[in-house]
Amino acid sequence: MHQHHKEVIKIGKKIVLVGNPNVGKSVIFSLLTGRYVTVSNYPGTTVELAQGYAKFDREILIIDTPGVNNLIPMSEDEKVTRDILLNEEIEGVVQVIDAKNLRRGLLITLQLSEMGLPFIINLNMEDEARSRGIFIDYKKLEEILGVKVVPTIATQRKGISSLISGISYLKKSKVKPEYSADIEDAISEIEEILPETRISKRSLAVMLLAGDESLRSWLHRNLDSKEISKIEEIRNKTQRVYPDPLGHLINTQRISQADKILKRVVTTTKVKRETFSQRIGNACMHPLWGIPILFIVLFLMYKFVGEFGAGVLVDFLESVVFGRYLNPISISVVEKLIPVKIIQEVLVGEYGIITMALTYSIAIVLPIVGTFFLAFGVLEDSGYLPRLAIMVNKIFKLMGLNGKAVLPMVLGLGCDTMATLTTRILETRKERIIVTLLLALGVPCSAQLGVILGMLSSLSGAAALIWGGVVISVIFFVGMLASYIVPGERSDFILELPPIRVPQFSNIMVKTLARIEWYLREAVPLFVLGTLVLFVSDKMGLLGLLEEVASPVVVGFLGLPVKATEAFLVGFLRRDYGAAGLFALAREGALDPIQMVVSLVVITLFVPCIANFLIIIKERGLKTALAIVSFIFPFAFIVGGILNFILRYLGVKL
Ligand SMILES: Nc1nc2c(ncn2[C@@H]2O[C@H](COP(=O)(O)OP(=O)(O)OP(=O)(O)O)[C@@H](O)[C@H]2O)c(=O)[nH]1
Ligand SMILES: [Mg+2]
Repeated sequence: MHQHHKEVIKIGKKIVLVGNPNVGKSVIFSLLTGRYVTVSNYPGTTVELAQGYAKFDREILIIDTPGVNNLIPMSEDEKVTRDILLNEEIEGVVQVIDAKNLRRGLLITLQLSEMGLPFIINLNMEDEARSRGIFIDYKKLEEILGVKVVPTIATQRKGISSLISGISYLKKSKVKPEYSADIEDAISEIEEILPETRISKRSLAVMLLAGDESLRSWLHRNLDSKEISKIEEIRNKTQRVYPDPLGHLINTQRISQADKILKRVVTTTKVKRETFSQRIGNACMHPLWGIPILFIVLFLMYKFVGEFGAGVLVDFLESVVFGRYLNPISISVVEKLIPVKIIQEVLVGEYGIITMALTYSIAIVLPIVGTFFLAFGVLEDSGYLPRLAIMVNKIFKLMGLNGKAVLPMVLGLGCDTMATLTTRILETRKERIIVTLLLALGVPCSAQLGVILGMLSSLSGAAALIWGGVVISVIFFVGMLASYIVPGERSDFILELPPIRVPQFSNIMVKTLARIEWYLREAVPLFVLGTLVLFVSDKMGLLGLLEEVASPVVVGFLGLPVKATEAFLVGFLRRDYGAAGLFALAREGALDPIQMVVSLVVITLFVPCIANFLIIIKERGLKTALAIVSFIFPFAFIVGGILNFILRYLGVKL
């Protein structure tokens, strides 16, 4: 019996999780595979495919995809999902639907049916649907669609075993969306031209009629130019019949069919009044109340990351753990065991791997990123970030960006490199370029921000205001300028609002630990590399030379001690390393308040770190990446120099 079962599911079968953004696909993925992928309470968390073997059957590969609102893609992350359905050899699809928003989900269900793919439906977030008085007759839905429907509450692991057994019931749906007569005619005409593919010809014909630009390369691979222009002709002929764009029409007709199904399966009981969490959620984006709430959020972040992380924890790790024990002990051990002077210096000298690289990365930066990741995880999972996006949408409009762009910018505070990947959720190339530029220029990453907050906490509030004011105005003006210079269009603002939720403790812990692990693996080696670079340059006399060459800028123009050059040098590798260098200088008392503010502004605006630079090349191309860096590099110093001049000239006391 068991043997037989193994034969049915052939080796290497793939099952794809598909669904709207923020419906819980990644939570389900983790439950099915045992692999953790990032889960957050905002749309666009997943922008790349993740795959893992199913826990219950090691021969099934499960694939997690970016959320989509339509299988006719509008943005790059949506294209990733559509392409896997179009091109991959897959066994079937598990469509995850947010039970409290069945309508949005059914729109995708209809498209999956149209494609002729075998699938099952997973109605997730049953808990939230119920608390909003929404009841879905899922047996009825099964009957109408002809595919299995399994309700779950992923965060409580409820229904997961039924979901697993449901996966063996993958079936094509019997519902076929229908369109008005002219469109149906055009569909059959196009179908005749198309070759056999993995998904139904009908669905491809509909996509082409709707004007799906992202199919262009597929068309060129599969058809000759005569056939392509024939399709174009059919499309134009049909379009002339209607005043509205065909894509819009097709969508409207699908929605009305989704609504018909919806009426038959959903009953809503009236819930008395808006819940407490809904009221908080609304206040977060209120033009008046939103602002004090933002300040409270920032203040709490500052208390936790700036004072507790960068203050208490760093003090303990740097002065006690490293200063009193680790460093003296390693120095004496190394000096006893290894009598070679040069090796001693590499390990525990002024630019030593233990005394500098590890002290900086573990004693200064780790407690700061650790506390930041924790605080940021709470923000991510609460649903606050998309509301912040809506509140500042107006300001972003002036920059030619819509509020969706706030999300990557805010995520940049976690890590600019990851945030640059998230720009895939933006719809136009123009928006993606501007946000990539602003991230590289002005958004400090968690580690850097934490170090900066730590330094600012020893200064007056005015210093913090000057630093923040300069950085924000720079982002704003460069953004405005870029929106004039970078060609292209802006798009409309549509951002799904997730509910305000009490974050799940376990998810935040797992996410924070995963990020800390990532930091230790990716960042610490770069700290070591940077320290070796400093060590070698110092030994070869290059460091002194470089400091001399840079002295007119660093000392003359920025008014900083020459030693700050080192911080900028390692800042190329990681911006937080640069910031940590300044932090160490400040703790030695080598910087006065104006010097601190000026150097912080420069290191904030300074070139993106290597990882970020590589991602910019990957996402935007080498040319754009070089253009961005060659703008930022001199620009950061110019802003710093001007600030230095103004503060000294006015004789500002900080
Ligand atoms: N209350 C409740 N929350 C859930 C449930 N399933 C997932 N969530 C929460 O929903 C949010 C989104 O979950 P994800 O797994 O990141 O959603 P996703 O579909 O992968 O989102 P994208 O990758 O952005 O498309 C997280 O805050 C989860 O904790 C559920 O059944 N009930
Ligand atoms: Mg996801």
